[in-house]
Amino acid sequence: MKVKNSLRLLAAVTSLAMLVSCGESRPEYAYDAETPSLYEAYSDYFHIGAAINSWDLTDQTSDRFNLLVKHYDTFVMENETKPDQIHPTEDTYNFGPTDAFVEFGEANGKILRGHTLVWHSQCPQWFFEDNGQEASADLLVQRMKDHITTIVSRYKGRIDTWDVCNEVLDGGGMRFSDWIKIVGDYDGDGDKYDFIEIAFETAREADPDARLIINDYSLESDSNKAIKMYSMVKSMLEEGVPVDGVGLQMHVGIDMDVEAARENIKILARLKEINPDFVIEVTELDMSCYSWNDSSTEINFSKIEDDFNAKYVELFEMFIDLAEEGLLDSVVFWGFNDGDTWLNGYPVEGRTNYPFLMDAEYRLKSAFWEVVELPGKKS
Ligand code: 9MR
Repeated sequence: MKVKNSLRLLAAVTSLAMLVSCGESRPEYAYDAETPSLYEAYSDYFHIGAAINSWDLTDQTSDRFNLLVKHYDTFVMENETKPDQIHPTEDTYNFGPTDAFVEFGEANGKILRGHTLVWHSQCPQWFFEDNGQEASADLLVQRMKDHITTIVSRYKGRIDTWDVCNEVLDGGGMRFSDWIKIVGDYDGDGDKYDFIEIAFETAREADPDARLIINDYSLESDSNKAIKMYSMVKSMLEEGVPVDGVGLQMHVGIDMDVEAARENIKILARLKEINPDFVIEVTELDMSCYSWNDSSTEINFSKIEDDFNAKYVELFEMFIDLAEEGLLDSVVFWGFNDGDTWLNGYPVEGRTNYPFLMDAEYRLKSAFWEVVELPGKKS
């Protein structure tokens, strides 16, 4: 009896020691060779991506570069494929950064997204003007077609997915932008979103195999907006407009309601009833550490770390469920480390935020471990 007890004790002490030593031997940095790859951990469920900038690709021997290749299988440029950067004047295209991005993607076997062809923001004013006057609908449509055809054809078969139109809705319905104002009901069929239809048709012609996405924010939190998106895309699909999926940006906060998000995503997923191949993607994920009504600039991360981790786990559990139901196949973060995020300074000037799974020095946060180990716990 005594011997048995001592053996039990020995076994318990040994496994505790193993656990402790396991804990201690966990790698510290995202680029460490022993660190498990985030995208590989999720390979049974969905792709995992990150938004990057051209300077991330300049030193291909850096830790930063290595961790990108290691943890993500999908990439998008945060700004450099937007209209104002890639097409600053009517006769000038600045393809350099996107060319380098595509070369990087091909050399490393990555899936590439293009963000974004048509947007009310970061779109140069020349699109909408003609000799100091407002451009006509015909001229604007022609310019939009040229813009889309030139860019999508250049990267045909190389950029896999395009955010064809970005943020065409606002809280109340169609966003009133120069696109709506000038192009309006171009074909006289009674709806005002003809610029969207023409954009998708043009992109499809330029690359018949690219996945064409309509991308927007707050679709997961605002059920009215999700319903508006559903209705608009439904009409377009019924008219044969080639929309392949909806992109949910998902700039979420630590106080987000994951169950409400699940319901809103299910509204959009009903578009599969019209096109069984219709997809939902998460395109710009980050999680602000601040509650929506907090206006402070600094937060003690260790104080909210448990909540942050729990929310990330809840979110990724939902993503896994959606993937298992065939409703989600891609989750892209809008950045990758806490030092480089549009949320530093937004929406409160001078604010520091900590929205990702690794800190500014690429140290793995505890949320990384919770998220990367989740698929293993599920299976
Ligand atoms: O992260 C981008 C930031 O660097 C730019 O200054 C900003 C300009 O509008 O755009 C940010 O990216 C946005 C994306 O293109 C569309 N969805 C919201 C993103 C965050 O603002």
